[in-house]
Amino acid sequence: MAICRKDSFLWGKAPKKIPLAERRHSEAIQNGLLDGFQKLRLEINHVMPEIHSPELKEQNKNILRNRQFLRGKKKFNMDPKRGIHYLVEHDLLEWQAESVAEFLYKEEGLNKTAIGNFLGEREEMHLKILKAFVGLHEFSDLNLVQALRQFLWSFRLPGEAQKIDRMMEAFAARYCDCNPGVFQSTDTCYILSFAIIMLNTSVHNPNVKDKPSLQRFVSMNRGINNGEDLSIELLTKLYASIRSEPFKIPEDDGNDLTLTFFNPDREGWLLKMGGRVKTWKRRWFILTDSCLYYFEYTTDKDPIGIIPLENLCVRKLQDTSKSYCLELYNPKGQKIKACKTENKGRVVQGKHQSYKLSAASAEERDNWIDAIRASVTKDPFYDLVCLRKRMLIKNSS
Ligand code: 4IP
Repeated sequence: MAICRKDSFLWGKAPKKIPLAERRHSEAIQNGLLDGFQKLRLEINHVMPEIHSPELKEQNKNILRNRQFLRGKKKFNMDPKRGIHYLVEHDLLEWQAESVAEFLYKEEGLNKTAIGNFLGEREEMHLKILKAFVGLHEFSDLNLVQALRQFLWSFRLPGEAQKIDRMMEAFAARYCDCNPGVFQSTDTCYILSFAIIMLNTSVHNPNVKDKPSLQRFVSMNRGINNGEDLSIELLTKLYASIRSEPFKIPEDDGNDLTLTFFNPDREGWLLKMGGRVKTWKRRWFILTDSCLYYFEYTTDKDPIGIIPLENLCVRKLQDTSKSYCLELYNPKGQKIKACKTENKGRVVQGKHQSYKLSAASAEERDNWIDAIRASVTKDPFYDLVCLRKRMLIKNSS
């Protein structure tokens, strides 16, 4: 508006009436220009000291890098691969096995579950990083329990069996490098490490009622040193160390190792007594994931009910109306936390104080009891160790 009027005045012409839309348009241009100048001025004010003082320039650069570094760490905790990619892309980390390993080993504030997952990946670069990471641990003159304490504290073991396998293999190789002569092969070290982790679970998990004795621990490890036995002194020392202090597992995010991998343990027909209405129903039961699922038909996709077995016990039961009964009950006498679907598909809480089941024979009943007990106390390392033992026996024979 002002521009047009002044122009007209300067040229001595009578002021021309400018349409409102045009006036608004030129006003907007003018304001935009002023804003632009203002920003430019601020930026110049901001960079001028930097031009005169290179230290300030350096300081600002550092602030920016620190910010990016923190952002990279946050990303890593949410998605480890993306986080590392971000840091490498911004020249904050070198894509070299040693540099990445050092970052994972030394950097504070990294989520240990994320570290475990990243290290367990099977791509070649990840294997190199894992090797370099394990190489940063110093295990010389430590006994196996001490070394495991150090190792298992530096990240959280992932849930996937293959990842655990790779990591424990790298651990065993490093331990044997640092302590030559203690074991006849890295497989021996690997198997004993698992036996120790299993022992730790059995001794310190309150759900495991049958605590292994030193004798059982010793006999479990018979012949694992390339066909020979390990010394009783060594096994006694390791056993005592675990008994006196459990492993410290970083970050309890619910990804409990004792509940990690499950195979369907058992399935079959059982009769089940109702919670409130005491009628017997024939149901197809599947035992997996430390849970008992029951279905109307073997082919049903959705179960009628799910009984989580955690904190439950199982026993034989004499019942006047049915033979070969077993009972699932809460040792604290509380109602069982289970869920079931009602007729209309609504999920509701179960109403059972205990679950009474009846099998077709005494043998089946006993097999169910054993399978349920084993499922509650199942150890995720069992399969891995069995495989390794078989390989070791095969190689040494
Ligand atoms: C039912 O009896 C069935 O036995 C149910 O079993 C049972 O639910 C009911 O227990 C019981 O009342 P009727 O069919 O004779 O009425 P299912 O669900 O296998 O059909 P549970 O909890 O055992 O699944 P309550 O507690 O809901 O009454």
